[in-house]
Amino acid sequence: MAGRPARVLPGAGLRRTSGAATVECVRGDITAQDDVDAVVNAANARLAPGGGVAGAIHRAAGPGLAEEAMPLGPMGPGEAVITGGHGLPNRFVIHTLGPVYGQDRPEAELLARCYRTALALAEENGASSVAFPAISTGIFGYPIEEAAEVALQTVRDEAEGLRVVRLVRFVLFSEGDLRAHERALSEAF
Ligand code: AR6
Repeated sequence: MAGRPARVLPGAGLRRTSGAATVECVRGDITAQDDVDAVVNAANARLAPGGGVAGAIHRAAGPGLAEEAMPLGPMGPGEAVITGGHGLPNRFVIHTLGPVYGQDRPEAELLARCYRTALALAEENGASSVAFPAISTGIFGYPIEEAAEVALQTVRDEAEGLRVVRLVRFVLFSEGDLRAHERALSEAF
């Protein structure tokens, strides 16, 4: 409805549009994003199944995902590769390795590179919608507020140049993580 604030549905997160791209934050599970072309995996360097997002993605996708992904490794922080979605409802999984906070430096630049590289792979492969988890904010220890700022500012900087990607969705596991990303979205857009 014209003139209404950007909040779409109560509790459903926040959405903003920049150029042709819409950026939104929702609370949910990265393996349950049936309506997007590509989901992003917070991977490990070997592209093996692990814990957190990687564990959930590999469990949902089945063993074919590791068979396709592992020969593409190892990756360094900030790098990304793309595979099929296998048992997931998505055409693609984009695997990126976030920086370990306090170890891989400069952290913010490496984290920004994850988002940039993942978006570039989505563009090259014709994915018009991409769902990201909060890369590096689990096992890799990146503080959620700082990571959210880097993530949303990077997407804002890339948004103008996107030709294929029309929807960028951040899927956050907890209410606190969602709020941090909504704040960063409001500040960046
Ligand atoms: N959907 C959405 N978000 C999730 C889910 C899910 N199913 N599961 C966890 N999160 P993490 P990292 C959130 O640890 O920090 C793995 O073992 C979680 O709450 O998955 O980049 C890999 O093999 C957190 O906010 O990724 C690597 O070794 C965020 O997703 C390492 O962990 C990222 O948490 C990567 O660590």
